[in-house]
Amino acid sequence: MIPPDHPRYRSLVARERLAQYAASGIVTLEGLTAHGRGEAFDYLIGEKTTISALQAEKTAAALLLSAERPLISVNGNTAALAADLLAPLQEKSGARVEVNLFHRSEERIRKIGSLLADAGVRVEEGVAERLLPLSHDRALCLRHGIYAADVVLVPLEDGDRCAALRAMGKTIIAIDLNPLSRTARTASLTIVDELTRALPHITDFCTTLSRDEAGRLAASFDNRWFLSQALEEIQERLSHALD
Ligand code: PTJ
Repeated sequence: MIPPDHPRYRSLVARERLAQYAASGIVTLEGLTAHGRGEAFDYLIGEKTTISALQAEKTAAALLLSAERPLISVNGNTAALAADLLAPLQEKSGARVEVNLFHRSEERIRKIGSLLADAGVRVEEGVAERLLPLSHDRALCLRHGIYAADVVLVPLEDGDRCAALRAMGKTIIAIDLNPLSRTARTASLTIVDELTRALPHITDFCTTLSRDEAGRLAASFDNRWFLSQALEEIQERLSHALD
């Protein structure tokens, strides 16, 4: 039982949830360590959505709305933390959803698929083929899913696949609390924010952006600017950390 008045309530609930999903095989032990790294960077950005992250979230909505075949790629951590946030985002953005795992097993694919379906997400189905230029199992994807998508939202990604998807000419939106990660630097657009804060903002922007504004935003953004803003926020916080 985590008391709601605990100063770190939100973080403790997320950890407990991940631990439970690790026990049921949805999240991997590696996924738990990835979460810890994310939490460390969240401290550095102040555990809140920064102004530049909100702008990145608006731009992400614009990219999804302007896409011909938008897709959200879901791994174990994303499903465990945000299954209930993905259904409204899918509805408002019109994106397909595909499960794609680094530590892939058919059992995990099935379990994550049913967790998402129970939360109201329509998950792409079919026979995965080795279609991405990668030597590990993230190469396996659906021909009508990730392979055919033009814009792919990849929360909590590993850098390799991000680079491979970009090399295939796709626009990649990453959500990653670490602005220095290979993913953050390789993606077309990186949202430096915590997953469960970022997704509802993207959903909201999908409902409020006009088609014109979405087109304008999608046509002109600079990922280096978003990353440099995130690093500046961190530097600013660190320089006043003990005030
Ligand atoms: O479920 P699988 O088998 O596909 O495995 C998923 C993991 C997360 C294990 C895999 O994708 C992985 O190893 O990822 P990385 O390379 O550790 O990268 C994860 C990134 O996400 C790190 O840079 C973290 O800082 C960041 N991160 C972790 N938790 C969050 C986060 N970013 C935003 N919100 C979070 N909650």
